[in-house]
Amino acid sequence: MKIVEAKTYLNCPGRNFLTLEIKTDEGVVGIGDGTLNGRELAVKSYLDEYCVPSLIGRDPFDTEDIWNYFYRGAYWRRGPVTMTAIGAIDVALWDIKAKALGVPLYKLLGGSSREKMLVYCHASGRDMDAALEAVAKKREMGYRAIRIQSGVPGMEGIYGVPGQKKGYEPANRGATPHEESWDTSKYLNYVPTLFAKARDVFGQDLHLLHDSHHRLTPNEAARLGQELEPYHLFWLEDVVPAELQESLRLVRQKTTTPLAIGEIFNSVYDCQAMIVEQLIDYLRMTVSHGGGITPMMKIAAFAAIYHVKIGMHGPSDVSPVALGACLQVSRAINNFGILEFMGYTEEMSEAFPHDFRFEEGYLKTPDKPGLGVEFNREYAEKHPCQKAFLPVNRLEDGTMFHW
Ligand code: KDG
Ligand code: MG
Repeated sequence: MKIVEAKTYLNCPGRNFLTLEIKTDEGVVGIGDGTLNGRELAVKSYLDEYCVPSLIGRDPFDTEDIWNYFYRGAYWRRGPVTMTAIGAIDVALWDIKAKALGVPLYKLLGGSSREKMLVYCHASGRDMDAALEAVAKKREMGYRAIRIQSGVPGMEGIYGVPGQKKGYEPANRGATPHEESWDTSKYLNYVPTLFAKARDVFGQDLHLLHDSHHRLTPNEAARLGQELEPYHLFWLEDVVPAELQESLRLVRQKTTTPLAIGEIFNSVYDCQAMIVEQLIDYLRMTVSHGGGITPMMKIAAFAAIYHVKIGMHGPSDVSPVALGACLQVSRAINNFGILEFMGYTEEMSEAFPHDFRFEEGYLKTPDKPGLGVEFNREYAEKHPCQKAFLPVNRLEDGTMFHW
């Protein structure tokens, strides 16, 4: 079997998604997701200009060699743009392999380690009451694990809480990024009261999660972790900006609240120290941004040695194609922890028809061969890309801060 064509499609069925379609001489077609929120055009250009020509004529079954060609073969290696582009290629090739063999993809990754994957969804509100109301709704829908984000008294907009828009979507359309503002002390004083109330209302059985979105110092993170201990979170996410892996040491020594990190990581070299030193409980790296299925299976096996579980990033800017790949990997690996899942709008589902079955808090892989997700190109092409940016963040005195 030979690759005869590879093309990228950048469309906006509700939000921007970059899709790579690879065709073979035997008529088998595979798809991969190259969406990098707010930087879609950079990945598209990396694929179109620097990868696609080298794919033509190759055997799509050679995933290991093709992955190494694009990773090891590139002098300028790693980084989110490069790794997302490689991830799109790798997922499309695994999709082709599984379709050609007529099996769901997980069967080629070690087979089934479980029949259903525990997922968590988002519940957010502009204040505590609204956030708890959102939790109640999600619990009624059957979710057993819910991430709570709430507006903080005295602070304008905050990560994870939609402003005027209806649903969750951190990226704003326009020519430049939108600005948010931040006050750590208001946040730290408020969050423990939110979780105290949530436990009062919902009891002990519901799994509760929270995302600090890279905004604390190690010492502040330790304080938050300690103060949340009585409320037994499933995890506390991205407490520190993790380019400094050692910063997790102090947090880990001071708190037993489970720590999750890594949605912006794109290779094992972003997290090898925190895995080996057992500084985290869950790795959030996701298939599309982490270079694809080929490296993700190796990282999962490496993490398993150190008792680190995999809880991949899967908000709605991770397309159904990428989430399908996360589901297949999650089904196959032993050290699966949980998967983020928010569901998709009708528009998104029309562009990417899929059959992820949600039942009582768990998600099942589709029964079809391959990823089990399709690309409705005709529909997607009716919705051209609309430039959008993730926000930037400043402290109240104007200092640039982490978003
Ligand atoms: O594109 C950025 C979002 O995907 C990110 O902010 C979502 O932190 C996030 C999460 O945990 O889902
Ligand atoms: Mg996050």
